[in-house]
Amino acid sequence: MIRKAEPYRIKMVESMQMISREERQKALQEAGYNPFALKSNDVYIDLLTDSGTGAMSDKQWSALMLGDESYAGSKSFYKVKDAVSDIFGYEYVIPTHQGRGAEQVLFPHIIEHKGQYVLGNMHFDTTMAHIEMNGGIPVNMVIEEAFDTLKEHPFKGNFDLVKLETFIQEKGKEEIAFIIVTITCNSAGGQPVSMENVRGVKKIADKYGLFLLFDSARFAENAYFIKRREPDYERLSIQQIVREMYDMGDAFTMSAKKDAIVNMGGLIGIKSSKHKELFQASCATCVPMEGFVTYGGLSGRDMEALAVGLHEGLDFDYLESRIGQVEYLGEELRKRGIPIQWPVGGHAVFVDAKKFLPHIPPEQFPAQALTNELYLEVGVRAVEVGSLLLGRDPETGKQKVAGAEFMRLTIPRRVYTDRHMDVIVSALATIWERRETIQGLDFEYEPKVLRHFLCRLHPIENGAPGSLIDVNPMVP
Ligand code: PLI
Repeated sequence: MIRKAEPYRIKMVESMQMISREERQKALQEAGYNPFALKSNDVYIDLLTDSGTGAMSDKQWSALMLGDESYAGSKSFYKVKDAVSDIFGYEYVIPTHQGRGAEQVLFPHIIEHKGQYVLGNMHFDTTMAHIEMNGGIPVNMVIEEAFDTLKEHPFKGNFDLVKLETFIQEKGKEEIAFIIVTITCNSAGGQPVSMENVRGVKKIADKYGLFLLFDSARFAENAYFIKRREPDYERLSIQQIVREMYDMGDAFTMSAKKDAIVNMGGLIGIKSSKHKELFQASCATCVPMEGFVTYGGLSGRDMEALAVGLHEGLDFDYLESRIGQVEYLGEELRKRGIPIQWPVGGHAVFVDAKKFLPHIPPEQFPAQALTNELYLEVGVRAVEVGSLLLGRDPETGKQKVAGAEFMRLTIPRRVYTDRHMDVIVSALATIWERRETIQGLDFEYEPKVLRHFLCRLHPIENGAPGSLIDVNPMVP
């Protein structure tokens, strides 16, 4: 297949620079070997996240001028509501400042009692945190293939349907708060979920009377994979695929900072009047948490850009070019023998640090060590998705071991060119040659909650064992 170039011209640019290796060494040391603490000016190519980092289009920038900043009933809100109705066919819409805002507003109303389970293919970290803060217990049920980075599988984000139904039968349906399908499945490598799999989830949800929610950050990328990989979907448009999928859900939460290509924003969508009470309860929570229900933490101009971005994110040529760039990066890395999650996902290439650095055990965070090395080599900031992110067992304080140790090279939308991708490839190929010299990490400071954002680390000299195994920071 011919790979077409980007379906846009670049109209405005932002300068960037690469600081020297000595400066990068100093910056990383000062950041406590945690790239979250780096200043973005000290980063050359920033692949920390694709969230809120995309480039808005000329149409989005022009729409900003139309923003209606009314506190209540803003006409910009009604444009978002119309876009949600057109695309998803959902009746009720609540804007929020970002995805986790949607979670904090909705989850208290769909988790009925403490100890109820929330069954997901694989929860994102803030989603997990909001479930836990509302007394729920998140359980991941992604298929085993997701953890075998070499295994070819078109939909590694799929639910294990047998596990899902067995769990419900064992615990009883009253003990299940809801089912959440994350599309694409970020934590498994930006891997898609097939329509057939969602149909299976829906059948189980109906059989046991369970509420079905979509975590929709990358809903359009998921639809693109369905069009490309699932039999009989080639002939449907991205819009038709999205609609078919959302017809099966009861509600969605969305971080609009990804596929809706805005720098800030989130949404709750509720399908129909069957859940009118849920909508009303969520509105009542939105007011004190996020703001009045027709702005939910967003300005009128944010909502204008969001209404345009929701439609732009569905454009096939754009999706083909975007995911084509991620595939290009993945293929070039594979050619050089670098182990990655294969096939690549929608928004990122996930490098398999377990295979890259087999001499570093999970409790010394191989993917974090690799992330730091990449920054030192060429100023590229990636992010760890592995045992550091996973954290400790809240009961025992023991480090949990992640199913996969990934370094995520997350590609912002419409921002970098393939030349930037080439820089990353050559840097990783250089590091691959000296991989045995890279050392693991131990904590200098370990926060109790979502520690990966704020922790400080130091390299372990001469491979000495880390001290963290028996430390329990959960106990004061
Ligand atoms: O960062 P927020 O609050 O807009 O969205 C939270 C969120 C929810 N679900 C999923 C699947 C996400 O990927 C997600 C945020 N992701 C980030 C920040 C990322 O870097 O992947």
